[in-house]
Amino acid sequence: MNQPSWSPPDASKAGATLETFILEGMFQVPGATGMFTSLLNQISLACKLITGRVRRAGLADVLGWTGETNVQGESVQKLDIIANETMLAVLKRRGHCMGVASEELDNAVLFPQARGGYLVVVDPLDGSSNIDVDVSIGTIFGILRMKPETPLSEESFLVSGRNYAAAGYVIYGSSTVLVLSTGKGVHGFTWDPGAGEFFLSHENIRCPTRGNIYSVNEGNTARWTPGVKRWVDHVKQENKADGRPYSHRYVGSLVADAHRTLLKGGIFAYPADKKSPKGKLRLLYEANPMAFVFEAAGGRATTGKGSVLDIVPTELHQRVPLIIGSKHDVETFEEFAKQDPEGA
Ligand code: FDP
Repeated sequence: MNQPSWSPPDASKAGATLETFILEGMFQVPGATGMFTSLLNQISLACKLITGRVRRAGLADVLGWTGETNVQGESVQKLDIIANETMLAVLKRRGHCMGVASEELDNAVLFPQARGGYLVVVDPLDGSSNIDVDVSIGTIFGILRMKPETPLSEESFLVSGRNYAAAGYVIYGSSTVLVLSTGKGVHGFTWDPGAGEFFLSHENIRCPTRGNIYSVNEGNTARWTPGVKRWVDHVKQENKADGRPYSHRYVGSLVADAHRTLLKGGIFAYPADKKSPKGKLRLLYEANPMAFVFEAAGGRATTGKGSVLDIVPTELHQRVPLIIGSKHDVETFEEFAKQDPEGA
């Protein structure tokens, strides 16, 4: 008999949904209560709902500015509000989340009746300036373990990134991909709109040790410290042996710039500058989740002066400089940043 010339596609991953993956993780933890698992599933549900709204935004009349500005003084887009309300409603529903700190809310929302001992930090829709022009945007999240026996309050959120139990992001790009780490490894799941599920597509992501792309808003050059200016000059200099000059890519949505950097290597930097002396990005729900993911993938995350994950926040919407990427490339940045005098 002739051998068939066609073989069916590999079906071994057909059952590898995000939900199954999370459940399998739970079965490995003796005595797990299922609450952490439930919380992760609720976050993925909210992101499924948000991706639906993002994909239909131009038809559903939800593009554009609401007319409001948020606690950070930034224009609030209609989709920012929709994403925030979706996330809050979904997290409140199952009662396993004790509170949420969101980019869109001045104060944290607390759910004292909930059980579980976990808090969520979230930027429901990152990259607001790109919403109306169909450029990739995202959701960034982190799950914090509350210290046992401590009262629930806004203070409960003020712990370093080392206390996060999980973190990740969803990119609403050419496809929708959820990237998740619970500390051991980083995995990516692609949304299948037909099945209505996230399926494992990027198993055990490792950030390359070095890359050849730098990502920074060069419009800020005049505001940078001498060290940052010298670093950008360095990556642009011709040096074949060292793989320079690097290419430049800057989307202006943290999720998109970070996702590319995680997969292809290189560096993303939003350093402190004269306009934003403390940095622009928010520690709790932007910098920490990204730092958590990059460190779990073998990359590096720094403020230029120290590890992002070691900072103990003093306020909910605290800003920090954020430099993430391939270990080698971030270390090179740190060498240049070290040359800046204290306070520069
Ligand atoms: P946006 O202001 O559009 O929401 O979170 C803030 C953020 O975007 C990040 O997603 C992005 O990396 C950065 O700001 C872009 O800032 P610049 O426009 O100053 O480059």
